Amino acid sequence: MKVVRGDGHRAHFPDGEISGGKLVRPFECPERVEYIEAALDQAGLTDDVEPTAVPDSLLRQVHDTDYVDFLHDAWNDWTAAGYSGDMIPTCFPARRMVQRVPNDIDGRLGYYAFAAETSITDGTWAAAHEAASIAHTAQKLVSGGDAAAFALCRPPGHHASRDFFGGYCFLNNAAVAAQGFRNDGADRVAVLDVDFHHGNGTQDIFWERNDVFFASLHGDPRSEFPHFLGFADETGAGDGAGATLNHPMEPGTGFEEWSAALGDALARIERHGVDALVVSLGVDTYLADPISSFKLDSPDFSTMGRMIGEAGMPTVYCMEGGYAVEEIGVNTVNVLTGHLDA
Ligand code: Q9C
Ligand code: ZN
Repeated sequence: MKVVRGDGHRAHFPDGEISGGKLVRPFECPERVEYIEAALDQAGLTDDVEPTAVPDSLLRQVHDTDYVDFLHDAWNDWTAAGYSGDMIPTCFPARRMVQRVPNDIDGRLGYYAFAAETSITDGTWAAAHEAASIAHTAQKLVSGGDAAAFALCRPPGHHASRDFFGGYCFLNNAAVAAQGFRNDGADRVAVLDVDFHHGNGTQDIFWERNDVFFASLHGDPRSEFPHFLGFADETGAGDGAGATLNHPMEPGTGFEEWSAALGDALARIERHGVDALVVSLGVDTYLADPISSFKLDSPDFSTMGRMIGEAGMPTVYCMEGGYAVEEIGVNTVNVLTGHLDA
């Protein structure tokens, strides 16, 4: 399995993340990639590929054009306004307020955000753009005949919607891969999101589409981020009615219940008749993850990969979350080797 990776992610590392009323060192940090790279090397997954830039037209099929322009210009506009700290959104268009793009950068920052734990800094655009390019390059490998590829994306992407960022995500890497598969001739694609958190961005992007099936296994939004999407009764709308599947689970859920939900999601994906699979691979379901509450252990990730591999679909794995930094490498690589063992 080829691995697509780059160093551009290092440019994105905000000073702090608001957590418990304090500015703490961001959970989503560059070391995450370093630990994954070390584990890949150790497992002999060393067939590396450099990313090729994602076409702007593809990026703008997934995201609104004004949102892409906002992200591209954000840091310039911020410093031009006289600010020098990281960009932390503080004011959002809540219920019954006017949903119109403001002129000033403080207003636009809140307009294009849904959460305040995620800062934009100098280098965020370059890093997010490279992550989308990594996903795009992995999709091209699989469309070109590779059975599977690993896109080592950072920052992650599944919380980013057409027109807003948050949850450490700016551009939706998995959605870029899924749309790329469609553009390259796949009639139907599935995104399987196994990150602990609901993939609200991916769900929203494909909500009214039948050509991209979206399935997510995640912590119940009644008690977990992103709090406001990912309930079991969300199943898609319009042309996409029935093409979204949500499996929220209680805090404390272990692999027995989790793997039953995975089996169900894979069966539903198979029934949809898809030509390619994108896996939003978060390993924050791990029992020692500092911000999550599932109880998967390291060997469970091998089983997860084997189950996905046994489904036999051309597959792109896109890295999403995982914040138990010292174990993130082993857990991620266990999924990939499990897939290869299938
Ligand atoms: N006090 C991904 O896994 N909430 N994003 C953190 C910490 C945000 C997770 C709360 C979690 C975002 C890609
Ligand atoms: Zn997550």
